[in-house]
Amino acid sequence: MAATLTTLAHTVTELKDAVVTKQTLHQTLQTKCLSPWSVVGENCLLLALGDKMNWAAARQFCSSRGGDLVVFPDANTFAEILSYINSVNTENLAVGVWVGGSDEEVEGVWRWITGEAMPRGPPFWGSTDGYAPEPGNGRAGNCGILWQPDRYYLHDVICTYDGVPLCQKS
Ligand SMILES: [Ca+2]
Repeated sequence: MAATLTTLAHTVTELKDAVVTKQTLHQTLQTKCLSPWSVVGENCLLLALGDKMNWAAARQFCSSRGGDLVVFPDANTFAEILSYINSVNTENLAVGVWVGGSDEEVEGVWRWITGEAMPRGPPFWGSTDGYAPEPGNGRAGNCGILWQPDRYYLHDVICTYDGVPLCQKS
């Protein structure tokens, strides 16, 4: 019984520590993600909905603000990002939102700007609603974009397309 209580006390302490760590992280993020940045998950995001530009310019736009184009390693992060985009683009403007991923270096090998491999297939890339499975543009599409007309599924488009930057800093 005593041993069980001791274990329980340890668990409570660990949980408390975890909560404090999480609160501290959130406070740090709120200090970092000052307007126009928003706290999204464990990062600051900035969707510049009114600023259309090509992919390279979008990267510069983000880096001049202390970040870079967004990357998302998993479906949960992707869902958080989509929820943020929808909260900004409330009028559902038909825009393409640049992300930090391309296959410019080696055709068909999609990499994040961090060098990591990008996820493929659902739920990331579009494949429904009359669109062929994405990415589908070969050498004509080397930059990743979240395509609003296809509910922000990933599409590959020409890197000189006029998209809007989605910046991230952590
Ligand atoms: Ca390509």
